[in-house]
Amino acid sequence: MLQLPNGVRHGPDYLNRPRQEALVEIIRAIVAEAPLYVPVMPGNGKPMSVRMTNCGSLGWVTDKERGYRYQPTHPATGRPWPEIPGELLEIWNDVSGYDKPPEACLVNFYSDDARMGLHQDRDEKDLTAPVVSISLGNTCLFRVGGLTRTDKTSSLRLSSGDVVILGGEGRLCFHGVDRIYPATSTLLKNGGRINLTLRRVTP
Ligand SMILES: O=C(O)CCC(=O)C(=O)O
Ligand SMILES: [Mn+2]
Repeated sequence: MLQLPNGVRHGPDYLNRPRQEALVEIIRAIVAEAPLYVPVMPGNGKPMSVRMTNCGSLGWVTDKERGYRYQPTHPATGRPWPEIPGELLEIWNDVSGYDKPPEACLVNFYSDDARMGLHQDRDEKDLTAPVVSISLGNTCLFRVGGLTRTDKTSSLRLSSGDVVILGGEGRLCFHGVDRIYPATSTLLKNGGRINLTLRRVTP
């Protein structure tokens, strides 16, 4: 049996198909208001392979000059991010065990050849709140390690409707997405994977 680091939880099939379909429609509406953009690495300006947008009072963004940060507006449109929909707040309330609502929901869109390197989520001022992450669409190979980059890692497949929680001792565990498995879900007509990451930013 796969042993996950303390504080890291995996809920397979947390969302049934109708709830997944409803979320895809909701995300489509969010993307219509706050278009996906290509984030770039701080310093070298290298584009990431994942496209992103956000909803919430704060959104996670990155660019060459100012690096990783949260801000209340979309970097391309300058408009405030759309609100976090009730369906996502409900999931947070059910699984986070945290009394304050999330302020940011990062929407990551992975084409079938996209990936995300091993990293920690540490741009939040409140590190006592967990990170709640939802997978939709094609299955991915998710890797999770310890509190330092060189710690041993475990790999698990995340399927459509799965939820992952990084909380407690596991809040700062290194993690990343090594690959997407094409044609493993029928949820998204054009393939790929959507990840929704809910976070509390301020104490
Ligand atoms: O796509 C995922 O499952 C993880 C996304 C992630 O780690 C992040 O956006 O910080
Ligand atoms: Mn992350």
